[in-house]
Amino acid sequence: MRLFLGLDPPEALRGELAALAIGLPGARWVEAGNLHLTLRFIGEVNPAEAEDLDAELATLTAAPAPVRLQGIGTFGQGRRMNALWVGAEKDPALVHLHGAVENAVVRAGFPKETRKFLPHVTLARLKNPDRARLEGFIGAHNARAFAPFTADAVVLYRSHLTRDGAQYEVLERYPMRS
Ligand code: 3AM
Repeated sequence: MRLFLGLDPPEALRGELAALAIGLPGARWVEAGNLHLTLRFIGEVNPAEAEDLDAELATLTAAPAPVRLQGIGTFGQGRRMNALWVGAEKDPALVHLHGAVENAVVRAGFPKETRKFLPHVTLARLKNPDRARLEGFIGAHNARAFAPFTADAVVLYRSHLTRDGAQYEVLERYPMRS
């Protein structure tokens, strides 16, 4: 199965984010129920690896972290632009939480993540987006601050790749404790 670890924004905030999903040709919007902030992509694992991961995550110690979403960004350049997201402030507690999760994943036997942590919630996958509309979208929402929330659990998601895009299933929640 294909796994990743993340944070799930409260339902009301997911609703607000999902309400941004208008007027952008070339965007395939993430459904409200699938919106998340990825802490660590794991990938395909076998049952034994999943068990090792679960055992390490169960011992996770980190304080609850504030998550403040603000600022619209994209991944990929030009015609390769492939994702539209809202960024999260790099609060020290969130950075610490990310580090604790990374350590647990490495202790479970997975390779270290080499890419730097850029906390974000992906709003849409992009395919040849209309540039003017995209700039309009960014201009309209870039300065907007969403209601902050406290991440008090790390969520283990299973990703189901379907013809209609990925669907994410919550397998486990690991509550924060310091
Ligand atoms: O949080 P977002 O939606 O930006 O892009 C994938 C998604 O990120 C990312 O993991 C999240 C859940 O699928 N992802 C998918 N494959 C990946 C890979 N091979 C990956 N991240 C890193 N390496």
